[in-house]
Amino acid sequence: MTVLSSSFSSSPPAPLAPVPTRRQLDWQKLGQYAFVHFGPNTFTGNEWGHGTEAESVFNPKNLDCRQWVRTFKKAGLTGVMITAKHHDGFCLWPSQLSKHTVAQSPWRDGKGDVLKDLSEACRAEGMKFGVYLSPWDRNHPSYGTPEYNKVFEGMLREVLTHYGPVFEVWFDGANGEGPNGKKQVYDWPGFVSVVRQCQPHAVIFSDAGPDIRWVGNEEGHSAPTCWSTIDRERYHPGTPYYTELTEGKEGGTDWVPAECDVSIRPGWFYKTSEDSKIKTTDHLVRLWEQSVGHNANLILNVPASTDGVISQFDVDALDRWHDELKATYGHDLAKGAHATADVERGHGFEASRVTDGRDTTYWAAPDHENHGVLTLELSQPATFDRVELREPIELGQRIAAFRIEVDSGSGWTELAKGTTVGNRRIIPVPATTSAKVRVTILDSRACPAISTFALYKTAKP
Ligand code: FUL
Repeated sequence: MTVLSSSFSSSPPAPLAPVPTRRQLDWQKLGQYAFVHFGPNTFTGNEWGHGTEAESVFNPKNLDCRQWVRTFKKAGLTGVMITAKHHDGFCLWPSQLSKHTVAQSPWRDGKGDVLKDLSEACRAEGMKFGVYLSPWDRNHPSYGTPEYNKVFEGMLREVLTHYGPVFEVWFDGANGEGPNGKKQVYDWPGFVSVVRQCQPHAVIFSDAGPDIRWVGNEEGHSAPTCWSTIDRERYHPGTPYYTELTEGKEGGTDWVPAECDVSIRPGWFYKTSEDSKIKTTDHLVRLWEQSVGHNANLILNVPASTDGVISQFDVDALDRWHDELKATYGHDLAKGAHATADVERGHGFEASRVTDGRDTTYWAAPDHENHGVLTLELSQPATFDRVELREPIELGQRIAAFRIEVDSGSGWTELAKGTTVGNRRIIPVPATTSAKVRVTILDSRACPAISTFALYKTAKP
């Protein structure tokens, strides 16, 4: 009777709490998406508008959201987040709750609606649509009073009910003074509950989540050690402890993964003077490796111009970036390679799962193990300088330390050592030619599981 057991699947490892919710899992798969800062600042050259700008400054005569969305899609971005309302309070949609909106501007005779154009373009191109709303409002007369919280909730309802599915709601942590010199005490639980009611599948971003956390810098990278867990209770939007958000906390009480925000230009809003200051392809590739490849998502700001389009300078930069990422990461040298492990959980979780090119399958160690060695044998030697590991994060984040080694004929040589893996970990290693590579899990918070072990060669070292 004992032989029978081998023909059945073994049971999967028990998840290690906290684990991601469905909406967090779906969000994590998006990888990289666009941010578009757009509004009166585009026309005045400000980064932070004062809230006193005349509505007449906003007039993007050739607004073409379809061009934005096509540009982003072609560059491998999966969605677009728009500054529906920045700190200056100007609403890119005709809000009934403000007199500082597109409806008071000369653009399309006050009949335009940027959110409508953009959400329709996203739907047509199969891209996600997200909204940034700054609670800080330097224009609204009720700012600084309890009434403003109701106004802001009403604005949220407007943007979350009129434009179809929203994948993410971005709450800026900045909290300055309003037109009457007063600061606002924000009703965060109220804001969150409106989002949950109107868009239950949307993730909510802020310094402190609840779903997605700021990574603690605006340079677009996380860190080689990056836990998707934090003690959420310790933080609030505008937290003084924001530098802790970069690495997160091993064993933190809540699953709140990091998102890395950065602009392709020095500023967030478009300025012709910055057309020559767009980040280089190398810089953008590095940022992608250090965000998506460091267990986070990347939100890359590409501002729309005064004309209402993405400038050719940015279009070209995005194309070059995408070409280079494709040239490297479009070709996994380990795909289909023979994989073995020193410890096996059993049927359904064999080592071969790490090179089958699928994210849904994984190798796992037996319950009592917190170590494991996975060895790849390629059919012929290959030259690589990037190693990628992935964990099946629906089981929680488990791996805490690992080592990569190569056998070039005379025994194993260490190429790199690391800590966390998470959703996706890309590890730069010296360019190496070999047919045998292995990863040793040195420490794991529960029996380790790996869904992908991949090798790449950068197009440009
Ligand atoms: C910050 C804002 O103050 C910047 O203007 C920008 O919108 C950035 C994404 O977030 O907190």
